Amino acid sequence: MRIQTFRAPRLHEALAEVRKSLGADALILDKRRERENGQSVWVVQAAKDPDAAGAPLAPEPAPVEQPSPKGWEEALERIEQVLDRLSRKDAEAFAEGLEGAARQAHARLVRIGVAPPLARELAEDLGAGRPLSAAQLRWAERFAPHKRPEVLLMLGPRGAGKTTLVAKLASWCAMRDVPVAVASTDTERVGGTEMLAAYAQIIGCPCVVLDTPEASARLRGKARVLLVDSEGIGTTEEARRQWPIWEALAPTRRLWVMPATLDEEDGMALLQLAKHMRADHLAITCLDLTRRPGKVLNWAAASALKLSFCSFGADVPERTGWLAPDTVWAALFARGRKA
Ligand SMILES: Nc1nc2c(ncn2[C@@H]2O[C@H](COP(=O)(O)OP(=O)(O)OP(=O)(O)O)[C@@H](O)[C@H]2O)c(=O)[nH]1
Ligand SMILES: [Mg+2]
Repeated sequence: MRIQTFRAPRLHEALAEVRKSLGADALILDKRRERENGQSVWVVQAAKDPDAAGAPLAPEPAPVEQPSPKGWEEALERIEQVLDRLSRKDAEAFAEGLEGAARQAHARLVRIGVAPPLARELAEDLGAGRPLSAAQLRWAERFAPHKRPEVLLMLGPRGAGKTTLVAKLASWCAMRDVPVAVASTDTERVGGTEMLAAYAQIIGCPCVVLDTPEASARLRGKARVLLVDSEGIGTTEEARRQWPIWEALAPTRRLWVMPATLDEEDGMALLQLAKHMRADHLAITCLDLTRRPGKVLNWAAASALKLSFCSFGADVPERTGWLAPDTVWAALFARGRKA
């Protein structure tokens, strides 16, 4: 077994190096903090796991016969067990050096789905009851329509909660006497604009159908706050029709609306699409329906989108909030409370 030594200022960086060089099965033999040139560094010694090397996670398929569905199920089960063990190993490694309340906070964050390295960054703040200050997270500037006009474009997958969020924000504006209009580029589907039009009628604000770039251009500068709903997309191809209509709006913010109920990996894949769509904000919905809201922070850290609005219930006008450093704990741990 060849032992290798890795050094980095932070433990998770050293562990990431280990995984990069030796793979996910690497055996961590020792971890310690040392001082080098007056700086604190983590020194990790690791080696390739001789048992894991080459050990197949799934049974070898027979040369001629296709593996039976039962065989595949067993293989998947084994893969799940290995992944589970690895993630637990990871979580423990990332809690190294944390004590007392910070250690408990780390475990709590991991339990609700925050990735262990990110949980490490957050644990001390949570343990000490401070608002979180993880460097990996970005926060949107607060919505202040009385100071400057806004054109908010809601983008995202089908059924994400875009229309509901538009309705919630429109009623938020109306209740504060901020002149607001809603618009929709969801004009091709049967009934695409009906729900929004119904909300607009209740709220008492104009509702505009945007089916061409010219219609968008005509609307520019006309509303103090313009909230634009769109048709859900799953690929760049599906966005082709609406794209020029969105561009002609010159949105001040492009919110990628994503439900917290989505599987974490599927969410990560969708965030690639968010980047293609030039989204700059992340608006999370359905926070009331997930048992692992921590994945939201993983999405925010991975995408570098700014955290902004959230929604934690289907009721309009309530159950909406702003994911800021001082409110994110409440949103993550006390679901259903107003953020
Ligand atoms: N529990 C819960 N339900 C929500 C939330 N936001 C939206 N919903 C519900 O989710 C469903 C879909 O919401 P919509 O606002 O229609 O989603 P959309 O993104 O506009 O959907 P498409 O236009 O079909 O792409 C509706 O039944 C909403 O009532 C939320 O935060 N929590
Ligand atoms: Mg909709």
